[in-house]
Amino acid sequence: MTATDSGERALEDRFEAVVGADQRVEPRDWMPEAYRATLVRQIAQHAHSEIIGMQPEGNWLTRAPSLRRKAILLAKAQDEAGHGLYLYAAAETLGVDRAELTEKLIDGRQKYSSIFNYPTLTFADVGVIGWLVDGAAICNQVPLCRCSYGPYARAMVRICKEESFHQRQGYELLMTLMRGTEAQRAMVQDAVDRWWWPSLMMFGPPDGDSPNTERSMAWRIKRHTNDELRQRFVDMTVPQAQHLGVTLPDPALAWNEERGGWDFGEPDWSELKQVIKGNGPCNAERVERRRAAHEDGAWVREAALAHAEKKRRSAQ
Ligand code: BYC
Repeated sequence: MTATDSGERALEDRFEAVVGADQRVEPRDWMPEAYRATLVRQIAQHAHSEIIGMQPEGNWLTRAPSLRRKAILLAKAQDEAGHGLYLYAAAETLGVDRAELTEKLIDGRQKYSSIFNYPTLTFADVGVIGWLVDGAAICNQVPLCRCSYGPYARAMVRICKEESFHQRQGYELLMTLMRGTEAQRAMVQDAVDRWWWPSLMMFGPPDGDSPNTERSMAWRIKRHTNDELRQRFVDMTVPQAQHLGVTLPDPALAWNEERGGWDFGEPDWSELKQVIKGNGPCNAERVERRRAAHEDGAWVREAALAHAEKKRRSAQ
């Protein structure tokens, strides 16, 4: 064994010990290259999802039915921009550049969550996104507050608090619609029918078809498998649906006394694959709009750089 080999082995041992003891790995710590690459992949996808996720709801900003609903929706969309920023900042601690990540998103080289490739057809969709999509996000993200990588875990704490507000505003919106007219109740049911299965797909492919889970769990990036979190979401959501008075569009949904959980049907995994590949109903539109916003914002980035340069010169 060479000196370099034993030095490398000591670093690896220390890394494994930190992860094994549930302590945090910090940006300046040594880490295996594959750990770093996995984090960049997941955090970048997560950041992109927050930013692209502003579009489906943003579609309703100018048509919100009251000032109160508009103020809530605006605050939620702004929170999502903030989440994107925390997450891009967390990714940058791993040595990647935000501008480069944005280029990869608009070139289709990096992914974002499948859920944001579905259209928002009515204002009830705003409520259902809050209830189901943010509800699923909370289930998935609360365990990430204990992720082994410090900057990601810390960013998740604040994100989860804000997601809870998002979930509550969605549920409150739906409760209001359900107390309204027959047509409003039908609008809620229609939105639930369209968003239920895509929400279950947010947790990723089934465990048997999830190439990254095992490694990510061993590194304590992920704390639960995709199927475990999906089950947790279903168990949490079914009583909320009952309270709301809507039907979840799954004939296989049944309480399993023995397990103490809800049995549910199989999502259409071929649909998830297609949406991830770029063939969902709104993929092209979402990426195109992101590209246009990036190009429209070029002058802001140039002005900020020119201003920083001017300040640097005057400080010399
Ligand atoms: N959509 O081995 P797997 C939000 C990809 S933001 C697209 O299980 P992993 C919100 C996966 O990336 C919600 N792609 O992967 C915002 C992998 O591909 P690559 C975003 C998906 O990483 C605004 C391949 O399929 N949340 O909530 O172990 C408004 C195999 O999957 C999806 C996060 O990003 C999908 N649904 O597990 C409202 C949370 N599922 O990269 C709300 C952080 C899988 O190997 N991310 N893929 O080419 C995670 O927790 C994990 O990355 C996942 C996937 C559970 C999503």
